[in-house]
Amino acid sequence: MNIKKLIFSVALFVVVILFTSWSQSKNPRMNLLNEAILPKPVSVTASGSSFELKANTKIFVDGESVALLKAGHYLANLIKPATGFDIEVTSTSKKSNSNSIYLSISKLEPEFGNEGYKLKITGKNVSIIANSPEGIFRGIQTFRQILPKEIEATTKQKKSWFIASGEIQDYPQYEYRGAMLDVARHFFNAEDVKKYIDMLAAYKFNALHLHLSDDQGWRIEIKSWPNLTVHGGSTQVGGGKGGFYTQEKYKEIVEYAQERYITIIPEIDMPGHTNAALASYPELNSSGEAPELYTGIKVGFSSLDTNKDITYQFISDVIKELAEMTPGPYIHIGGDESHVTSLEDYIPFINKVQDIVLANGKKVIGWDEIAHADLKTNTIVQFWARIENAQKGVDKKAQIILSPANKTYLDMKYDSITKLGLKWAGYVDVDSAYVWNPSTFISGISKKDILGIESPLWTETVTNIEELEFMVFPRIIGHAEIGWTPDSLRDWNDFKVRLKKHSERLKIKGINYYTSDLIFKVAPETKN
Ligand code: TNX
Repeated sequence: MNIKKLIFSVALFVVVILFTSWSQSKNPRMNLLNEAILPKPVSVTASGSSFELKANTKIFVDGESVALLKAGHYLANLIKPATGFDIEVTSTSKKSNSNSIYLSISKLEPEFGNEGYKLKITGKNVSIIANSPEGIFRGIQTFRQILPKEIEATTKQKKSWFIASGEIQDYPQYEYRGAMLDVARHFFNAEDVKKYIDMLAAYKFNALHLHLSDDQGWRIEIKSWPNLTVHGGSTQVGGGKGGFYTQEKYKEIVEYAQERYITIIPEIDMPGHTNAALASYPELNSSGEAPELYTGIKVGFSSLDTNKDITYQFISDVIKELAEMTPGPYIHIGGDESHVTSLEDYIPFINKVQDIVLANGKKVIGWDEIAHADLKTNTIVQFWARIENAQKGVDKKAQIILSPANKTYLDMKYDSITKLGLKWAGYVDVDSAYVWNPSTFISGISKKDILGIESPLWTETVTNIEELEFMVFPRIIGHAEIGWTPDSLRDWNDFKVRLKKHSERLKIKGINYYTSDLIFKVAPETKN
């Protein structure tokens, strides 16, 4: 055989082998870079093939960790309704099983922290590796977004489940990525709160702050002061029925959130925003007389008596019971809009309340006004309105949670024709909610001073879960990306395209999102 013939036959052989292996693997070629992942990961590398999730795919969990097994079952349950697959979850010490999803804890570089993960997809298997089960859980949310969108359906779909191959490396920019729900102005029951927790978990949020008391209602059972809920929880804005969480229900919410690596942060707002408490116990009032319950939406008219001993007895009892049923590290003490409390009374009040929280083993968060007081070690200032207060907080060595009303308030109208919501901080359409940068937002406050960001939903005008969804989505997804993704990777034009694609999933999930023209209006055909 001459050399030419030899080269020819070798080449032919190679071509035949390549062709047969290609035609045997029926997995389509797919590009991981085309997937719309929200929040955008730190890095994505595509490898051009795909993995097929099948009825006999298995989830393997490395070792015996209960938390990891739970994450495995969470994933199996996520996959089940739309695929109909009953995926088995088992512990193993073997690394490479084909046709499997492998979850494992292993030491990653320090920047991955508690929540970072590496997600690898090959034609044969999928692996999610992280420093902790929390990171695995965040990685599962990414995996979910690269499965076909029909995975979000609640009934069995007839289709194959291919996933683009490649590798994703990911970790958050900010430690705290929260949402707040005001259950005081309008009450939301535990089922609704759990639905909200699920929605938040999908975008890697890790905190849910519950605004549990305000002028219009007291929503958490306190056994030593039962009239708070019996009377103080009996109504809401507009005069409807109100409601409250028993301690059992509250614990159920906390546990549900914990399983999704979301910390519940309970808030008792004081000294202002306390009409419901004042109406329930006459002795808490300076006059000794209880006011009527309040069902309007004005703010700033009520205050605990900061000079009465019983006020501090009351607060100690409430914080003690709250701390006992809250595993998370924080208790939020409100402190906003205390317009009828003089600064002279306000400062010693906030100082004492911080001590009470610390004595119960928790750290304090308060709205930015608390920066007037002497901030204790670890007290966090939540900026919402006054830049000077946030700066004062940093001068006093506090870390800041950023909730600028004109960017993150989910109760602000999108535009002038939005029916729900308020507009005192301006309209907040999806672009405005997305296009800002925490580390340059307030002069003198840089990344190291910022614990993270939080998106509050005040509910003066929001009465049920459909209305909640409308005000929250899609703009909260922008906030999720601000909290998670490096600034250098964030870009409105790119975000807009991913969000539009992702909205197909919101549709399948049945989320009542706002179809902002900025994202959903079809551009008019350009003539040439
Ligand atoms: C200001 S934000 C408030 C709330 C209102 C909200 C309405 C803050 C700390 N206080 O009491 O519900 O505006 O947007």
